[in-house]
Amino acid sequence: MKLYYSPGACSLAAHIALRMTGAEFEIEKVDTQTKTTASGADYTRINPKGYVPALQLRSGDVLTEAPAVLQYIADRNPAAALAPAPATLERARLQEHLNFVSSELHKAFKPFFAGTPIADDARPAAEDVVAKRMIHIEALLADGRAHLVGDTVSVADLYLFVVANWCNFIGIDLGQWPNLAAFVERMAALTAVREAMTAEGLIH
Ligand SMILES: N[C@@H](CCC(=O)N[C@@H](CS)C(=O)NCC(=O)O)C(=O)O
Repeated sequence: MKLYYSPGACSLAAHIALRMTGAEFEIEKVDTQTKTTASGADYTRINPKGYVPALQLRSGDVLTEAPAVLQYIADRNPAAALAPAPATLERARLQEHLNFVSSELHKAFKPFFAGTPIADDARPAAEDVVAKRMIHIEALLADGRAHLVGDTVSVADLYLFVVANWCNFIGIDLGQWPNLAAFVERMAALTAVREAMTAEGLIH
């Protein structure tokens, strides 16, 4: 199994999940600007959509879209308990959170990763969009829960961690959402998170 990733991108969630399962996997870096992999392959032939993550299975099949990739990793490795059982309310909740992170939160960061630094006059409006989504997460975590779903880390936590942690790279103060800031800090301390971030060259 091979995960195509870009350092610190949303693919980091799948990378952490793979490490948490103990499964054998490889990673290959993708330059998402030139659409070339580290070994020189044309990435658009692997994932015609041109973005990461893409998970290439032993069969040769390629799975894309973060929520699908994350749930596949969780379901193929049930001992890691990264997702509630299918067809339960808890599983539907997990999907609810994965979809929220994907279609609402992740997308809110788009103006900050458009290739060129965001213009000063565009920044306040873009930050407002992020804040609107973060407030929802902050309210969820206000009931004292350590995880989005259940009592253990799920793939929704991993995806939320990766996206929320982008604030630390683009100068948005996570401290304005104290529950979320504490969540990010807890997740950042997990061994698999540190290992994946080190492997991607984000921390040393
Ligand atoms: N809908 C996709 C979005 C993936 C995505 O936005 N990936 C970003 C990194 S976080 C990327 O590769 N961007 C480069 C590009 O779009 O060319 C998913 O959920 O996997």
